[in-house]
Amino acid sequence: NFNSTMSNIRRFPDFFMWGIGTSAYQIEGGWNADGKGESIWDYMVHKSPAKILDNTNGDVSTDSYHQWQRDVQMVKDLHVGTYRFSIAWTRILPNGFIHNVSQAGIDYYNNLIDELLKYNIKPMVTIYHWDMPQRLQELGGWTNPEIIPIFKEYARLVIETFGDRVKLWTTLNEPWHVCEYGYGVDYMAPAYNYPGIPSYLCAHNMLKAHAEVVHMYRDEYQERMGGRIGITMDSAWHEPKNSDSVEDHEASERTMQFYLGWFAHPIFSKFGNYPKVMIKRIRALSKQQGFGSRSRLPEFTPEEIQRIKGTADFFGINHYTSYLVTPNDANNTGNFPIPSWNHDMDVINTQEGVDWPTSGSKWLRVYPKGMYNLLMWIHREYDAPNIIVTENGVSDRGGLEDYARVDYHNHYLSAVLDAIEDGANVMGYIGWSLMDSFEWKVGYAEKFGLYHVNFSSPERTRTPKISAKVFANICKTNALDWNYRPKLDGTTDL
Ligand code: GBH
Repeated sequence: NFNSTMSNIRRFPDFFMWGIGTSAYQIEGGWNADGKGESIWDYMVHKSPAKILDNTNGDVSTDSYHQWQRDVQMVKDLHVGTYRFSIAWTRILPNGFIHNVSQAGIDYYNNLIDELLKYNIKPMVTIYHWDMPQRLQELGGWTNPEIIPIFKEYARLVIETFGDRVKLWTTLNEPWHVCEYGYGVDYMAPAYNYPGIPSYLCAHNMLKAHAEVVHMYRDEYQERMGGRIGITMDSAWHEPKNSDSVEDHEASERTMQFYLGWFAHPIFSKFGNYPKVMIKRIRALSKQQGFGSRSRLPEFTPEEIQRIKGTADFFGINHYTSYLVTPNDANNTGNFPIPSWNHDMDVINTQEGVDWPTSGSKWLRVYPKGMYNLLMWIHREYDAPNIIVTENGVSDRGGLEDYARVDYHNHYLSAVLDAIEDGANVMGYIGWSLMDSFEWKVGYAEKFGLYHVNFSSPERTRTPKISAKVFANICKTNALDWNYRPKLDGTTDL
């Protein structure tokens, strides 16, 4: 029991790891600086600016390409031990391929990593956070199996270059978003809109590419470098809409399997492969839809199942919100395109009628119990893996007095502690995000930062919000303190 006797203070285990996160496209800017190549996000925002809510883009963003020393100061002031950031593939390999390496890109990350280590902050590197090189996208991106060796070569280069100092790696950030929101529906880049087939191909290749990189690290580097490598999934908690309804419980479980199990089951389950419920449903529906005996969900060979299973030293999970789930009305097939991932899963996910607090994002309602339920689900489903919460945070529409964010982190962290007390092996928590940044489709309207960024100043001046002070206190004391609610005092140090 990690609880202190003082009721307003709750302690975390001694080993607990604290961090704060960002991703390359969201903060770096310098989109074509010093020979950087074009990613699918560069391409999309320039070709179709209207795809972003406020017609903005990440060309400059918080300018971390130039402001990285200030970023490290901020990370240090938060008292976190870990900074999670991603490497922009096209900054290192401008067209994605290994034949053309950019020294300027390598220098940038070397400087950042060395600066972090100066202050004893451990870098945690995401190898891929959504910014596929545009040239590779033109070859099909994640839907083309050629991406597997190509991704492996890029990963080898970053591991060889930075692995002497980087001891925590994740291969991929949120493959669900990459595949379903990139290929299934027109949402994230490359904004294809082809439901029901390419997202399954994407997932298949991402899982194989991930596994190849982990095997490479384990076979060739891990012993010497001594780091750990995993993957970051994302999942909402999908709660049965009516807790008394057997159908709603089934729908909730099916949603967890289609959403999180799609990627987690092949890696973390005892027998590997996709979840049974996906294999069965998609095969049956494919047949009905005239695909013959060939399921739209690709099949792994037995060798591939073994090769993918167990390829993670920890389970990274990004979590923000929850939904209520009920089966789709069978008479109402018009809800979803046929075929589609949504139709294959066939549930209604909703936040209608909940009394959960709202945030700066339509999709994000505050339900801390969902964090607890999700962690316990992962704990039970995958036989007690080591879990790192790699992202958790909340948006608002601006302002330094962000007490709603303070409440969010306190409540969600309290739920993390509840899960730890009930046996979940949660090793660490990485807040999202260090600072306000380019929030993908909604541009700069929704703010997730602990630091405010003045986007009209040339230096992109950063100022700590109240939540930065509170988060720093949590990390420093390794405890939650419900009574700690500082005020703005006009100084910029925490
Ligand atoms: C994370 O993904 C990302 O890893 C991170 O880069 C991002 O900044 C952070 O979340 C905050 O969004 O408009 O209803 O179709 C979480 C993915 C992306 C989930 C946007 C909800 C919008 C859903 N979120 N998505 S909707």
